[in-house]
Amino acid sequence: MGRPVSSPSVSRNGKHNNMGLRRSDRFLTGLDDADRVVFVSHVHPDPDSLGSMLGLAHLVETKLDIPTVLTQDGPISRAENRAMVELLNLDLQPIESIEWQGHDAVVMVDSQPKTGRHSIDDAIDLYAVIDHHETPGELKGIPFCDVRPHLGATCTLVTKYLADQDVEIPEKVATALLYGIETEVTGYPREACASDDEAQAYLFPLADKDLLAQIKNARLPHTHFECLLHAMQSSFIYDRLIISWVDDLPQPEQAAEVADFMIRFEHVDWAICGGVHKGMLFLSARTNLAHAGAGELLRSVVGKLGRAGGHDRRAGGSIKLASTTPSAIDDLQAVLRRRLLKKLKISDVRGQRLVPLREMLQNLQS
Ligand SMILES: [Mn+2]
Repeated sequence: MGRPVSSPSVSRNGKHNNMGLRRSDRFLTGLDDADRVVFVSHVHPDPDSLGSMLGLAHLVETKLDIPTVLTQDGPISRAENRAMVELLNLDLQPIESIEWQGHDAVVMVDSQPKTGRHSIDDAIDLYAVIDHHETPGELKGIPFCDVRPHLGATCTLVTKYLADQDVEIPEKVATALLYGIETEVTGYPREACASDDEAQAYLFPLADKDLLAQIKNARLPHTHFECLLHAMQSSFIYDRLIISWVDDLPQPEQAAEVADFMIRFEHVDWAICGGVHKGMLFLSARTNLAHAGAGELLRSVVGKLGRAGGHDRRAGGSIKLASTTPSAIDDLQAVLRRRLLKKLKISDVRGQRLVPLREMLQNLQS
């Protein structure tokens, strides 16, 4: 199911003996016999995955005149991401509502199969995987793979395909691609290369900058501020590490927002946030150290308790909670804290509160 009839002559990572053919040529050639191209990504799709799906759909429609479908796996809850979908009028089909057809070609972007990051049925064959994550997935048997971990964003790779193929990029697509790259590479710690910069320079004149500003400054719900307050009040500093726990994370993506916020604290090199949302503990890690292997570190900390992965300085993970009682969560937090301190070789340090209890009480009384 889901495999186009003709298999293109491509191999892992698009490397191949067919000299002269660019990866974008091979990607398109393999879609010749597809009746429809369905794009899938990871759960809680982010701007990089949304932009990549939109950009590739535009490429396929322009060059091959084949209909495309963009899917959504799980909710999109981060305010900026919701604003992106609304303001760009993205037409997303819930992944569970797709009626798969024999000649569908399924393209996964910004993620890799069997990494625990999607709810797409494992039985559905993929035609292609286009990604930039280091987290290894199961790529065996997939006709077309283009995985480039040195790129800051999957949207960079997609922009290159569009430029290679001389496809005109409409404003909406350019805006989505540019925002996808920006969200991945303009934060700090920055993980980007010259190709990301080139792609941004290429897209900038084509994108709607007013719309972009509106997306970036999306209005925030009350829960956003409550979550930040809770995170600050629960933060403990251990040497160069800060850990923040949020009991009731309003949305899974907010763990990353807290970590992004905390890593700016001048006394730390590592920020970890863990928060509970619908029976899951979501983790996010940031470091401002180069070659820190944050993805690997978080993966070994989480171990068999759940899944984790990511990049050199940014990582995320999740653990399905066996019990959501406060004491069970406390126990899990203690295990994770112990493993983290050990991995980061922080020993004999008593945690210091970011905000001393005395100050919290004084604030309440004033
Ligand atoms: Mn990405």
